[in-house]
Amino acid sequence: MINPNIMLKCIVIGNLSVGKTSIILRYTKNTFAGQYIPTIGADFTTTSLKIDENYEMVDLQGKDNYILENLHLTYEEFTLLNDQFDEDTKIYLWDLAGQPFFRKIRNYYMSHAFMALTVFDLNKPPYDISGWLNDLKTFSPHSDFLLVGNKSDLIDSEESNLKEQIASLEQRHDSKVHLVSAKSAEGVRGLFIEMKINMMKRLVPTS
Ligand SMILES: Nc1nc2c(ncn2[C@@H]2O[C@H](COP(=O)(O)OP(=O)(O)OP(=O)(O)O)[C@@H](O)[C@H]2O)c(=O)[nH]1
Ligand SMILES: [Mg+2]
Repeated sequence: MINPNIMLKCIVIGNLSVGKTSIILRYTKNTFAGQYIPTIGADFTTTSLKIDENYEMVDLQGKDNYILENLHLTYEEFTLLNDQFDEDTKIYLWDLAGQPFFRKIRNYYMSHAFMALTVFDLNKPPYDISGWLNDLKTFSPHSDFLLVGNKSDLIDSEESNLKEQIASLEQRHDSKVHLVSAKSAEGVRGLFIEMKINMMKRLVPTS
């Protein structure tokens, strides 16, 4: 069993109004508020690292097991991994303000991250998150990251220009883009499940 007191910091970064706070609220409270209330400096919440037996596990048991496939894990390997943790192991989720005004304080909060969700607005091409990933490298060089394209409800993800833009972003940063919508909830739970398993895999190296 892994020591439940490990500090697992996850930061959520990206331009103002891309939907960072909304994604967190959709996942932790299953709510969505239409109006924009800018985050001031930083907000903080926790979630358990262990995959919840009732709420999340169901996504991993179906036939459409793309999450485990992405992580190159069989269901059996995943349950062995998940069993190494108990509910007391917490992820500290830091929701960092995207407004340029908060840059100084944000940089301070970016340090010692184990994971970063780097969010952009799918509805606002061309997509550029290089600045965020550079900041991450500077302030949290050991952090891993996931790319998150939010507001999928506003776009046609089959549209060829957008498909190309997403593919080029994936290639540039050698990382898959997770398409989500905080509004419709599409992809949000899957994103957090993938994030958690990614973190677990780094904590329990396989032989
Ligand atoms: N249509 C749509 N609107 C969204 C979605 N997610 C967020 N929004 C809206 O986008 C606006 C900004 O969302 P926030 O979550 O506050 O954005 P943020 O990234 O936290 O912004 P900062 O705190 O300033 O960095 C709000 O009006 C949300 O309602 C989504 O998936 N679809
Ligand atoms: Mg916010």
